[in-house]
Amino acid sequence: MRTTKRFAAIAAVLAAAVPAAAATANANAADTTRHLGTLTVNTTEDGGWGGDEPYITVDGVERWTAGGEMDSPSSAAVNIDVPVGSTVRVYDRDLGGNPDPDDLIGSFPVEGWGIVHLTNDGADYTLDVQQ
Ligand SMILES: [Ca+2]
Ligand SMILES: [Ca+2]
Ligand SMILES: [Ca+2]
Repeated sequence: MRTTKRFAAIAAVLAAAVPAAAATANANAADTTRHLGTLTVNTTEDGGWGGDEPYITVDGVERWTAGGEMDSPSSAAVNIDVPVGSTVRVYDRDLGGNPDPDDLIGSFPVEGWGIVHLTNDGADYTLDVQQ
């Protein structure tokens, strides 16, 4: 959100000075990033072990964690901007390898926008990717 506001502030400054440049800046911002909105856990991977502990990596770097258990159904605000062309992976963390290592619920390349379904290991998550 901060990044979005910063782009808006820069665009506003450019619009006052050079309208043509402002239009270009807006187009570039829209084309090079997407916004991850809400993660919804429809079905957990952990099943009888309680809620899942989802986290998200972007090009292998952890960028977001639920910070606790998410039962099904439940939703959490992710609200991070990710570069077009990067790879998003959504995992369920299994602390201490219990009952086994972290589970990849799904991954996708960042391109367009819409609702992404992530359904590995019998889990069912959705993540909305915004323009
Ligand atoms: Ca698990
Ligand atoms: Ca877990
Ligand atoms: Ca596991």
